[in-house]
Amino acid sequence: MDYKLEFDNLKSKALEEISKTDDLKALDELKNKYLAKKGEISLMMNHIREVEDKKAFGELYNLTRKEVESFLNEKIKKGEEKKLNEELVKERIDITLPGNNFERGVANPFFKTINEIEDIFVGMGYSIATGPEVDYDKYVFELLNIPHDHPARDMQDTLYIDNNLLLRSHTSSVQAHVMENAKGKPIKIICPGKTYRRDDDDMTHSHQFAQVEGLVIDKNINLGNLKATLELFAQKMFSKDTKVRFRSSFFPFTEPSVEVDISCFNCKGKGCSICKGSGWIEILGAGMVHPNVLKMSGYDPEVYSGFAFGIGIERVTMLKYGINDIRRFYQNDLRFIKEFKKVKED
Ligand code: FA5
Repeated sequence: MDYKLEFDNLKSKALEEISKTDDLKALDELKNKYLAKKGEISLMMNHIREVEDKKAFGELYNLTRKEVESFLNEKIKKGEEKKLNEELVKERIDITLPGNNFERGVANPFFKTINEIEDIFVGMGYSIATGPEVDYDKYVFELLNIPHDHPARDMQDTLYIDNNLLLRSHTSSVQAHVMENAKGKPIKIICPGKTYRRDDDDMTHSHQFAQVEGLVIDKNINLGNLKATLELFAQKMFSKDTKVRFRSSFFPFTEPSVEVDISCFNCKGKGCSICKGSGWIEILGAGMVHPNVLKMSGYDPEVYSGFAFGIGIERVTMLKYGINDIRRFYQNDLRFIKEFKKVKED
Protein backbone atom coordinates (compact mmCIF):
# COMPACT_ATOMS: atom_id res chain seq x y z
CA MET A 1 0.00 0.00 0.00
CA ASP A 2 1.19 3.49 -0.82
CA TYR A 3 0.49 4.87 2.58
CA LYS A 4 1.96 8.29 1.71
CA LEU A 5 -0.65 8.76 -1.00
CA GLU A 6 -3.29 7.38 1.28
CA PHE A 7 -2.45 9.94 4.05
CA ASP A 8 -2.28 12.71 1.47
CA ASN A 9 -5.72 11.93 0.08
CA LEU A 10 -7.22 11.60 3.51
CA LYS A 11 -5.77 14.92 4.62
CA SER A 12 -7.00 16.78 1.50
CA LYS A 13 -10.46 15.28 1.83
CA ALA A 14 -10.69 16.18 5.53
CA LEU A 15 -9.36 19.75 5.10
CA GLU A 16 -11.72 20.38 2.22
CA GLU A 17 -14.78 19.16 4.11
CA ILE A 18 -13.77 21.16 7.20
CA SER A 19 -13.17 24.32 5.19
CA LYS A 20 -16.67 24.17 3.73
CA THR A 21 -18.56 24.64 7.00
CA ASP A 22 -18.77 27.01 9.98
CA ASP A 23 -21.51 25.08 11.68
CA LEU A 24 -20.43 23.82 15.08
CA LYS A 25 -22.53 20.67 14.90
CA ALA A 26 -21.14 19.77 11.46
CA LEU A 27 -17.59 20.41 12.67
CA ASP A 28 -18.17 18.11 15.61
CA GLU A 29 -19.39 15.40 13.24
CA LEU A 30 -16.23 15.84 11.11
CA LYS A 31 -14.12 15.50 14.24
CA ASN A 32 -15.79 12.16 14.86
CA LYS A 33 -15.48 11.13 11.22
CA TYR A 34 -11.71 11.63 11.08
CA LEU A 35 -10.24 11.79 14.54
CA ALA A 36 -12.39 9.67 16.89
CA LYS A 37 -11.25 6.17 17.83
CA LYS A 38 -12.95 4.69 14.80
CA GLY A 39 -12.30 7.80 12.64
CA GLU A 40 -10.79 7.46 9.19
CA ILE A 41 -7.37 8.86 10.17
CA SER A 42 -7.25 6.84 13.41
CA LEU A 43 -8.06 3.62 11.54
CA MET A 44 -5.03 4.17 9.32
CA MET A 45 -2.97 2.98 12.29
CA ASN A 46 -4.18 -0.58 11.55
CA HIS A 47 -1.95 -0.55 8.45
CA ILE A 48 1.28 -0.05 10.39
CA ARG A 49 1.67 -3.81 10.52
CA GLU A 50 1.85 -3.93 6.72
CA VAL A 51 4.70 -1.41 6.29
CA GLU A 52 8.40 -1.83 6.82
CA ASP A 53 9.38 1.68 7.84
CA LYS A 54 7.13 1.88 10.85
CA LYS A 55 8.89 5.00 12.15
CA ALA A 56 8.20 6.99 8.98
CA PHE A 57 4.61 5.71 8.96
CA GLY A 58 4.14 6.81 12.56
CA GLU A 59 5.58 10.25 11.91
CA LEU A 60 3.30 10.77 8.92
CA TYR A 61 0.32 9.54 10.89
CA ASN A 62 1.03 12.06 13.65
CA LEU A 63 1.64 14.89 11.24
CA THR A 64 -1.57 14.25 9.29
CA ARG A 65 -3.57 13.97 12.47
CA LYS A 66 -2.06 17.15 13.92
CA GLU A 67 -2.71 19.21 10.78
CA VAL A 68 -6.32 18.10 10.51
CA GLU A 69 -6.84 18.58 14.24
CA SER A 70 -5.41 22.11 14.39
CA PHE A 71 -7.37 23.20 11.31
CA LEU A 72 -10.51 21.76 12.82
CA ASN A 73 -9.89 23.45 16.21
CA GLU A 74 -9.30 26.74 14.49
CA LYS A 75 -12.64 26.42 12.69
CA ILE A 76 -14.44 25.42 15.92
CA LYS A 77 -13.01 28.48 17.68
CA LYS A 78 -14.21 30.74 14.86
CA GLY A 79 -17.61 29.01 14.86
CA GLU A 80 -17.99 29.62 18.61
CA GLU A 81 -17.06 33.28 18.25
CA LYS A 82 -19.61 33.67 15.45
CA LYS A 83 -22.32 32.02 17.54
CA LEU A 84 -21.54 34.24 20.54
CA ASN A 85 -21.67 37.38 18.41
CA GLU A 86 -25.00 36.34 16.95
CA GLU A 87 -26.37 35.76 20.47
CA LEU A 88 -25.07 39.10 21.69
CA VAL A 89 -26.78 40.90 18.83
CA LYS A 90 -30.01 39.00 19.47
CA GLU A 91 -30.00 39.62 23.23
CA ARG A 92 -28.91 43.21 23.16
CA ILE A 93 -30.51 45.27 25.95
CA ASP A 94 -31.54 48.79 25.23
CA ILE A 95 -30.41 50.55 28.39
CA THR A 96 -31.96 53.79 27.25
CA LEU A 97 -35.48 52.37 27.81
CA PRO A 98 -37.13 53.85 30.92
CA GLY A 99 -37.26 51.35 33.86
CA ASN A 100 -40.33 50.23 35.80
CA ASN A 101 -41.47 52.96 38.08
CA PHE A 102 -41.80 51.74 41.68
CA GLU A 103 -43.91 53.88 43.91
CA ARG A 104 -42.10 54.86 47.10
CA GLY A 105 -43.84 53.36 50.11
CA VAL A 106 -44.45 54.89 53.48
CA ALA A 107 -43.96 53.46 56.97
CA ASN A 108 -47.21 52.30 58.52
CA PRO A 109 -47.88 54.50 61.58
CA PHE A 110 -48.65 51.38 63.63
CA PHE A 111 -45.11 50.04 63.09
CA LYS A 112 -43.61 53.50 63.49
CA THR A 113 -45.16 53.62 66.96
CA ILE A 114 -43.82 50.18 67.87
CA ASN A 115 -40.34 51.17 66.71
CA GLU A 116 -40.52 54.40 68.67
CA ILE A 117 -41.70 52.66 71.86
CA GLU A 118 -38.93 50.07 71.48
CA ASP A 119 -36.31 52.79 71.01
CA ILE A 120 -37.48 54.64 74.11
CA PHE A 121 -37.40 51.57 76.37
CA VAL A 122 -34.20 50.11 74.93
CA GLY A 123 -32.69 53.52 75.74
CA MET A 124 -33.76 52.92 79.36
CA GLY A 125 -31.99 49.55 79.43
CA TYR A 126 -34.91 47.24 78.63
CA SER A 127 -34.59 44.11 76.46
CA ILE A 128 -37.24 43.05 73.98
CA ALA A 129 -39.01 39.76 74.68
CA THR A 130 -41.47 37.80 72.55
CA GLY A 131 -44.10 35.22 73.35
CA PRO A 132 -46.68 33.06 71.58
CA GLU A 133 -49.92 34.57 70.29
CA VAL A 134 -51.68 31.23 70.76
CA ASP A 135 -51.00 30.29 74.35
CA TYR A 136 -52.08 28.05 77.22
CA ASP A 137 -54.63 29.16 79.77
CA LYS A 138 -51.89 28.78 82.38
CA TYR A 139 -49.85 31.68 80.95
CA VAL A 140 -52.69 33.97 79.84
CA PHE A 141 -54.67 33.64 83.06
CA GLU A 142 -53.65 31.22 85.81
CA LEU A 143 -50.10 32.36 86.48
CA LEU A 144 -51.44 35.92 86.43
CA ASN A 145 -53.62 35.23 89.42
CA ILE A 146 -56.79 34.67 87.36
CA PRO A 147 -57.87 31.11 88.27
CA HIS A 148 -60.68 29.24 86.45
CA ASP A 149 -64.10 30.70 87.26
CA HIS A 150 -62.57 33.99 88.45
CA PRO A 151 -64.95 36.78 87.39
CA ALA A 152 -61.99 38.82 86.06
CA ARG A 153 -61.91 36.44 83.09
CA ASP A 154 -65.03 38.19 81.81
CA MET A 155 -63.02 41.40 81.33
CA GLN A 156 -60.92 39.67 78.71
CA ASP A 157 -63.02 37.08 76.90
CA THR A 158 -61.15 35.72 73.91
CA LEU A 159 -61.19 33.11 71.17
CA TYR A 160 -60.45 29.54 72.24
CA ILE A 161 -58.75 26.86 70.14
CA ASP A 162 -59.77 24.28 72.75
CA ASN A 163 -60.47 24.35 76.50
CA ASN A 164 -56.85 24.99 77.31
CA LEU A 165 -55.46 26.81 74.28
CA LEU A 166 -56.48 30.31 73.30
CA LEU A 167 -55.53 33.49 71.47
CA ARG A 168 -53.85 35.66 74.09
CA SER A 169 -56.08 38.48 75.31
CA HIS A 170 -53.15 40.59 76.50
CA THR A 171 -49.37 40.59 76.28
CA SER A 172 -49.26 40.06 80.06
CA SER A 173 -49.01 36.34 79.21
CA VAL A 174 -45.40 37.05 78.22
CA GLN A 175 -44.74 38.12 81.83
CA ALA A 176 -45.46 34.57 82.95
CA HIS A 177 -43.18 33.06 80.27
CA VAL A 178 -40.32 35.46 81.00
CA MET A 179 -40.56 34.88 84.78
CA GLU A 180 -40.60 31.12 84.27
CA ASN A 181 -37.43 31.30 82.16
CA ALA A 182 -35.63 33.85 84.37
CA LYS A 183 -35.65 31.36 87.27
CA GLY A 184 -35.71 33.96 90.04
CA LYS A 185 -33.31 36.46 88.44
CA PRO A 186 -34.07 40.20 87.94
CA ILE A 187 -36.05 41.11 84.80
CA LYS A 188 -36.35 44.27 82.69
CA ILE A 189 -38.24 43.65 79.45
CA ILE A 190 -40.84 45.00 77.10
CA CYS A 191 -42.84 42.83 74.73
CA PRO A 192 -44.76 44.29 71.80
CA GLY A 193 -47.25 41.98 70.10
CA LYS A 194 -50.71 41.19 68.81
CA THR A 195 -53.58 40.42 71.16
CA TYR A 196 -57.16 39.25 70.61
CA ARG A 197 -60.45 39.70 72.43
CA ARG A 198 -64.05 38.90 71.85
CA ASP A 199 -64.78 42.64 71.77
CA ASP A 200 -67.26 44.23 69.41
CA ASP A 201 -65.45 46.45 66.92
CA ASP A 202 -66.15 50.17 67.21
CA MET A 203 -64.10 53.36 66.84
CA THR A 204 -61.82 52.55 69.79
CA HIS A 205 -62.13 48.75 70.05
CA SER A 206 -60.98 46.01 67.71
CA HIS A 207 -61.10 42.22 68.18
CA GLN A 208 -57.43 42.23 67.16
CA PHE A 209 -55.14 44.90 68.53
CA ALA A 210 -51.63 45.20 69.88
CA GLN A 211 -50.05 45.97 73.20
CA VAL A 212 -46.60 46.57 74.57
CA GLU A 213 -46.09 44.83 77.88
CA GLY A 214 -43.45 46.06 80.29
CA LEU A 215 -42.10 44.11 83.26
CA VAL A 216 -39.42 45.01 85.78
CA ILE A 217 -38.56 42.73 88.69
CA ASP A 218 -35.73 43.36 91.11
CA LYS A 219 -35.08 44.25 94.74
CA ASN A 220 -36.53 47.58 95.97
CA ILE A 221 -38.74 48.36 92.95
CA ASN A 222 -41.58 50.71 93.93
CA LEU A 223 -44.54 52.64 92.55
CA GLY A 224 -42.36 55.77 92.24
CA ASN A 225 -40.11 53.88 89.79
CA LEU A 226 -43.20 52.96 87.73
CA LYS A 227 -44.42 56.56 87.67
CA ALA A 228 -41.00 57.96 86.72
CA THR A 229 -40.63 55.37 83.96
CA LEU A 230 -44.05 56.08 82.45
CA GLU A 231 -43.56 59.83 82.75
CA LEU A 232 -40.28 59.62 80.82
CA PHE A 233 -41.95 57.38 78.24
CA ALA A 234 -44.87 59.81 77.78
CA GLN A 235 -42.57 62.82 77.49
CA LYS A 236 -40.44 61.14 74.84
CA MET A 237 -43.45 59.77 72.99
CA PHE A 238 -45.60 62.91 73.04
CA SER A 239 -43.95 66.08 74.34
CA LYS A 240 -41.56 67.24 77.06
CA ASP A 241 -44.23 68.90 79.15
CA THR A 242 -46.54 65.83 79.24
CA LYS A 243 -47.75 64.97 82.75
CA VAL A 244 -48.79 61.52 83.95
CA ARG A 245 -51.71 60.81 86.28
CA PHE A 246 -52.42 57.53 88.08
CA ARG A 247 -56.00 56.54 88.86
CA SER A 248 -56.56 53.49 91.00
CA SER A 249 -57.94 50.50 89.17
CA PHE A 250 -58.04 46.72 89.34
CA PHE A 251 -56.06 43.99 87.61
CA PRO A 252 -55.81 40.58 89.30
CA PHE A 253 -52.09 40.40 88.57
CA THR A 254 -51.09 43.78 90.05
CA GLU A 255 -51.58 45.31 93.50
CA PRO A 256 -52.01 48.24 93.60
CA SER A 257 -53.29 48.61 90.04
CA VAL A 258 -53.62 51.85 88.13
CA GLU A 259 -55.00 53.27 84.93
CA VAL A 260 -52.56 55.78 83.55
CA ASP A 261 -53.62 59.05 81.93
CA ILE A 262 -51.41 61.58 80.21
CA SER A 263 -52.14 65.30 80.11
CA CYS A 264 -53.70 66.13 76.75
CA PHE A 265 -50.92 67.02 74.34
CA ASN A 266 -53.35 68.95 72.19
CA CYS A 267 -54.87 71.39 74.70
CA LYS A 268 -52.20 71.02 77.42
CA GLY A 269 -54.88 70.14 79.98
CA LYS A 270 -57.40 72.91 79.21
CA GLY A 271 -59.96 70.55 77.68
CA CYS A 272 -60.62 69.86 73.99
CA SER A 273 -62.37 67.38 71.70
CA ILE A 274 -59.47 64.89 71.82
CA CYS A 275 -59.53 64.58 75.63
CA LYS A 276 -63.32 65.02 75.67
CA GLY A 277 -62.96 68.17 77.76
CA SER A 278 -61.19 66.48 80.68
CA GLY A 279 -57.62 67.55 79.93
CA TRP A 280 -56.46 63.90 80.37
CA ILE A 281 -56.23 60.87 78.06
CA GLU A 282 -56.01 57.25 79.22
CA ILE A 283 -53.24 55.27 77.53
CA LEU A 284 -52.44 52.18 79.57
CA GLY A 285 -52.96 49.88 82.53
CA ALA A 286 -50.22 49.20 85.07
CA GLY A 287 -49.39 48.29 88.66
CA MET A 288 -47.04 46.60 91.10
CA VAL A 289 -46.70 42.87 90.38
CA HIS A 290 -49.05 40.98 92.73
CA PRO A 291 -47.24 38.92 95.42
CA ASN A 292 -49.19 35.81 94.29
CA VAL A 293 -47.84 36.25 90.75
CA LEU A 294 -44.29 36.59 92.07
CA LYS A 295 -44.74 33.49 94.26
CA MET A 296 -46.26 31.36 91.47
CA SER A 297 -43.24 32.12 89.27
CA GLY A 298 -40.63 31.36 91.93
CA TYR A 299 -39.86 34.84 93.31
CA ASP A 300 -39.94 35.55 97.05
CA PRO A 301 -42.22 38.61 97.42
CA GLU A 302 -40.42 39.48 100.67
CA VAL A 303 -37.21 39.99 98.67
CA TYR A 304 -38.35 40.91 95.16
CA SER A 305 -40.89 43.40 93.90
CA GLY A 306 -41.72 44.68 90.45
CA PHE A 307 -43.97 46.72 88.23
CA ALA A 308 -45.74 45.95 84.98
CA PHE A 309 -47.66 47.92 82.41
CA GLY A 310 -49.61 47.27 79.21
CA ILE A 311 -49.85 49.97 76.56
CA GLY A 312 -52.42 49.83 73.74
CA ILE A 313 -50.38 50.44 70.58
CA GLU A 314 -53.24 51.48 68.28
CA ARG A 315 -54.59 53.87 70.90
CA VAL A 316 -51.20 55.59 71.27
CA THR A 317 -50.85 55.74 67.47
CA MET A 318 -54.34 57.20 67.12
CA LEU A 319 -53.52 59.93 69.64
CA LYS A 320 -50.17 60.71 68.10
CA TYR A 321 -51.37 60.91 64.50
CA GLY A 322 -54.96 62.07 65.00
CA ILE A 323 -56.55 58.83 63.69
CA ASN A 324 -60.20 58.76 64.69
CA ASP A 325 -61.19 55.13 64.04
CA ILE A 326 -59.17 52.05 65.12
CA ARG A 327 -60.77 49.96 62.34
CA ARG A 328 -58.75 51.89 59.76
CA PHE A 329 -55.63 49.95 60.86
CA TYR A 330 -57.16 46.69 59.71
CA GLN A 331 -59.12 47.55 56.58
CA ASN A 332 -56.20 47.25 54.17
CA ASP A 333 -57.16 50.48 52.48
CA LEU A 334 -54.08 51.96 50.80
CA ARG A 335 -55.57 55.44 50.97
CA PHE A 336 -55.15 55.27 54.76
CA ILE A 337 -51.42 54.54 54.55
CA LYS A 338 -50.89 57.11 51.80
CA GLU A 339 -52.20 59.80 54.16
CA PHE A 340 -48.98 59.37 56.12
CA LYS A 341 -46.80 60.42 53.24
CA LYS A 342 -47.78 63.86 54.36
CA VAL A 343 -46.49 63.22 57.90
CA LYS A 344 -42.82 64.17 57.81
CA GLU A 345 -40.51 61.19 58.38
CA ASP A 346 -38.40 61.69 61.52
C1 FA5 B 1 -54.63 44.87 80.07
O1 FA5 B 1 -54.71 44.26 79.03
C2 FA5 B 1 -53.57 44.57 81.08
N1 FA5 B 1 -52.93 43.33 80.72
C3 FA5 B 1 -52.58 45.73 81.14
C4 FA5 B 1 -51.66 45.62 82.29
C5 FA5 B 1 -50.42 45.09 82.10
C6 FA5 B 1 -52.06 46.02 83.56
C7 FA5 B 1 -49.55 44.96 83.16
C8 FA5 B 1 -51.22 45.88 84.63
C9 FA5 B 1 -49.96 45.36 84.41
P1 FA5 B 1 -56.53 46.57 79.53
O2 FA5 B 1 -57.59 45.56 79.30
O3 FA5 B 1 -56.93 47.85 80.18
O4 FA5 B 1 -55.33 45.96 80.36
O5 FA5 B 1 -55.81 46.91 78.15
C10 FA5 B 1 -54.66 47.73 78.08
C11 FA5 B 1 -54.75 48.65 76.86
O6 FA5 B 1 -55.01 47.87 75.68
C12 FA5 B 1 -55.93 49.62 76.94
O7 FA5 B 1 -55.55 50.79 77.66
C13 FA5 B 1 -56.16 49.91 75.48
O8 FA5 B 1 -55.23 50.89 75.04
C14 FA5 B 1 -55.83 48.61 74.80
N2 FA5 B 1 -57.05 47.83 74.49
C15 FA5 B 1 -57.78 47.02 75.30
N3 FA5 B 1 -58.80 46.46 74.62
C16 FA5 B 1 -58.73 46.92 73.34
C17 FA5 B 1 -59.50 46.70 72.15
N4 FA5 B 1 -60.53 45.85 72.09
N5 FA5 B 1 -59.11 47.35 71.03
C18 FA5 B 1 -58.05 48.18 71.04
N6 FA5 B 1 -57.28 48.42 72.12
C19 FA5 B 1 -57.62 47.80 73.26
